[in-house]
Amino acid sequence: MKIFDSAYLKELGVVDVGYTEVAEVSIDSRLRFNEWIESKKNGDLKFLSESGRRTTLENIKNYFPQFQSALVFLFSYKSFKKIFDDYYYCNDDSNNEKSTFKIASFALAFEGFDYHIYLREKLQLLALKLKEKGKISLDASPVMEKDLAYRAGLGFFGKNSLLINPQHGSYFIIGALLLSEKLSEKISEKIPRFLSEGCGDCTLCMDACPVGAIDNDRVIDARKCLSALTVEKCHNHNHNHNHNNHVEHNCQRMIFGCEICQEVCPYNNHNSLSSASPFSFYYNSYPKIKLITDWFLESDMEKFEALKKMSNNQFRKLFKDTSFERVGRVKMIKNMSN
Ligand code: B12
Ligand code: SF4
Ligand code: SF4
Repeated sequence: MKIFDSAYLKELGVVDVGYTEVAEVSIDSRLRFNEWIESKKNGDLKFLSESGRRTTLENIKNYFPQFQSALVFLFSYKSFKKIFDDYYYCNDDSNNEKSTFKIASFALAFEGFDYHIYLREKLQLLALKLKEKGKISLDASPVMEKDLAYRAGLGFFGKNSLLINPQHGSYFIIGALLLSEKLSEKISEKIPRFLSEGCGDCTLCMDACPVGAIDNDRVIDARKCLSALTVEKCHNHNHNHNHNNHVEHNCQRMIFGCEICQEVCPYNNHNSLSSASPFSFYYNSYPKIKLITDWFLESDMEKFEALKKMSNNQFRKLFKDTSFERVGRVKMIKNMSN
């Protein structure tokens, strides 16, 4: 890909970029999506089953009629995840866990900012370089982003349903620029390399999921998934169906998001990565990381009581522009009480 300087992409945290001119979602994804809705596995994620949304998802032109092509970026947080793991698990032989609560690393990875805010800016910078007016797709748009990235040759679908890039694993956020012109002439690598399914006989993610949310068809049951239960506002956090005490203990520590099905994935093995800076460096350098750590990771009774006493408005102000502002105070108290 010649249009962007690789040093510049690296500076923005992009580890891979792909290109596609295909507006229509892959048949496999369309079928699986419809099945998922029909079997009610979307649970309380009701917005996904609205009929208008389903039509929009089938073809990007239903959402952005001028669509001609897309540049798809993988914003990796794999190295931060490694630093974060080193923080969670003491580096001594006891393997003691440092924090009472566990949150998914993406919530701290982007300097503690909500990635919707942080990465939107990066995508705006990339769009500026292109001098082309397009649309940004970053999680919230009615675009099947994993399928878009797949069409752009960036990875295959793992059994945990996530897009896996053979080189970079799955610890990344997908962000795309939907464009109203074709860039074929400007890029060297026009034909995407479709990657075949790379899980083989492995079932580590299915075996490790503490609530059995991974079906054997690369689909997640959002009614059970801890990520849905702890991040989405409308859910009740309920683990009653789980009978394994150890697992139950572990689930209860997940207070925001979940990445167990990624932690066990061989494609995410980050042992070879060397942490340039320890977690304490991030803690001291980025006020939002410090705030989230103090309130949610190293939270004590005093903090928890203060959380209960503050108003929703105070909470929103305190956690402004972090992932926790979106989730809200009431939901976080619920997650921490379970
Ligand atoms: C709704 C949603 C959720 C829901 C449901 C997740 C799910 N797997 O369906 C919940 C809240 C549970 C969730 C959780 C998480 N999410 Co989420 N989520 C989304 C969202 C908004 C829509 C996904 C959706 O439509 N799901 C419905 C299912 C049926 O469709 P699908 O997930 O696209 O799955 C398709 C593929 O699996 C495909 N497929 C499977 N096998 C094959 C084989 C072939 C050959 C083909 C062609 C297709 C194919 O068919 C499926 C149906 O179309 C997307 C953003 C977006 N706009 O796309 C982010 C997104 C999928 N989430 C993301 C992330 C990071 C997460 C979490 C890791 C966050 C966390 N740490 O807690 C977890 C991971 C849980 C998991 N194992 O999936 C990233 C995934 C990045 C990646 N590497 O793939 C996305 C893309 C956001 C982004 N812009 O980066 N999420
Ligand atoms: S995110 Fe957690 S609960 Fe959801 S499927 Fe993966 S391991 Fe299971
Ligand atoms: S853990 Fe194994 S089965 Fe699951 S996504 Fe990774 S390679 Fe595939």
